Amino acid sequence: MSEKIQKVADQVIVRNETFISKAERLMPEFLKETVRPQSLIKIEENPAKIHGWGTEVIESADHLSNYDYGKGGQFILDFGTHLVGYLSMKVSPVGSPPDAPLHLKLTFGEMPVEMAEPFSEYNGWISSSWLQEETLHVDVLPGVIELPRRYSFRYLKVEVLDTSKKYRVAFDNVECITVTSGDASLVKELAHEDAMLKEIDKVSIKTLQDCMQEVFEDGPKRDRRLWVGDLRLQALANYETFQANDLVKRCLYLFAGVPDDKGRVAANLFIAPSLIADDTYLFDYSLLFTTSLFDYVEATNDYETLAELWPLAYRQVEIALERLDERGIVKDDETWWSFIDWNEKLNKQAPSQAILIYTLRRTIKMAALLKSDKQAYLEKQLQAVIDATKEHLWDEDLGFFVSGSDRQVSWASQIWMVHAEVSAPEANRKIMNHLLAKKPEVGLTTPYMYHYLVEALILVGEKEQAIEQMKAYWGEMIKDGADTFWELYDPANKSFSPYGSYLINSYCHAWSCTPTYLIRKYAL
Ligand code: RAM
Repeated sequence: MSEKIQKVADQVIVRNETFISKAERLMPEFLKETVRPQSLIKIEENPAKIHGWGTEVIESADHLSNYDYGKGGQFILDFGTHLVGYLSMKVSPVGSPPDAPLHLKLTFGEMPVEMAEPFSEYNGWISSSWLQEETLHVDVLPGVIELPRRYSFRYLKVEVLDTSKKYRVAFDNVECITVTSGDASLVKELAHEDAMLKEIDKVSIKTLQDCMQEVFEDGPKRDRRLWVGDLRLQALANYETFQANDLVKRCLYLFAGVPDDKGRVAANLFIAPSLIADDTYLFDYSLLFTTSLFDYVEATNDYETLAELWPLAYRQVEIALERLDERGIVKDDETWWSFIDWNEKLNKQAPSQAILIYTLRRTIKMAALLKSDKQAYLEKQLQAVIDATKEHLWDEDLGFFVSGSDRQVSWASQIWMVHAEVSAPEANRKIMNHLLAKKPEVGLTTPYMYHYLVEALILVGEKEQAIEQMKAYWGEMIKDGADTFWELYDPANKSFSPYGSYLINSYCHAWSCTPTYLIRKYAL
């Protein structure tokens, strides 16, 4: 699995302090709310439920203070919906004066499975430190426990590891102060007669809101950072809902603040303790920086930002063009050079080629707005890349685009080629219908790619099929208990995780928030 990790030993970052301070000045305000748990629950094995675990309400969480707990005691609270914030609670001794510290274990879960299966069983390839659990000692009782870390959760399990033979403990005032920079009061309610689409819209907005922090985070549980591919989709959803356009601007400037010495935009950024570009560079994500700038300018007409970020946006395209072989096709690679989707079997060549074309089209429009002398050159490149794609990647007999030396037919290749408008509109429609009929084996694994599937269907005029796909995917997630949409979801294999365990998956994930964009933008 190590090919899914990049380590660049000689990474040289060229910091642009002007851009970084511009981004800093766009730091959003935070909204806070105090939320208390609703119920005391138990988790039960239930094969009909996702991951095999269901919840059952025992009683109102208001009754918690009626109970006291000694060594081995535990309870689980359900806050009723997904939250991102800071937890506190009051703990009081019951019985003799506490003659030993209290030893507690707290486990936070976005899903019931996190309350049921021990994290010690996790042995995936990304760090177990993302699993949200703490053990702590409380020396002074009664006292208030205030956890310094921000958590992403709906459920909280409290286990008393030990008190002493002389005292027990009771809990009270459990609360979470939620934090977000997304002001839901600014979002217009969707008037729609389809109840399921309304619900999908609502959950999308909640997903986006919970990911709106100092930046558009990808997931508040994991990875809690700014990824280009996620940002692009969050920004699109944001234009139709929160319109926190300065937050998009801030994120664009953050990326522009730390390119490397070749001019590459990093695939993701850390923002604390100070801005750091991860040493990960992905072909598609770098191009999506350029596309995100285009989307931003379309949404805001902010030509000043366009002019400032244009050189870097253009540079991403230039670097991508350097990867073309003598035929005009992007060079394939065995390593993690382009993301596209979490599918082990997926060959990235054709979808990457399509993303280059998709980005070229938008870069040309930006060049035109800026009256840049690069426009003619870009137009020539676009034509050459399209010609090469038709000649080398289109298979007339199969009626599909192929990818890599094995000429793989994947869903992702067709979808991205349709977005790239390599073929004429009628031909694109045929490709999408052919795709849905033939269902090639190398399918989609993330809401990220499902977004591009649904949008491709809309773009070719297959609105009904788009709605059907959306309902079968995001609607199904809601039926499986989603309060916020998940990072990974395969309706045919609900245990799917590219990381080695569903325990580490994120269940509130930026790139799955786009149905609100699709529903509102295209009036589905
Ligand atoms: C995972 C996350 C993130 C995504 C990257 C490529 O780590 O889900 O959101 O952008 O993959």
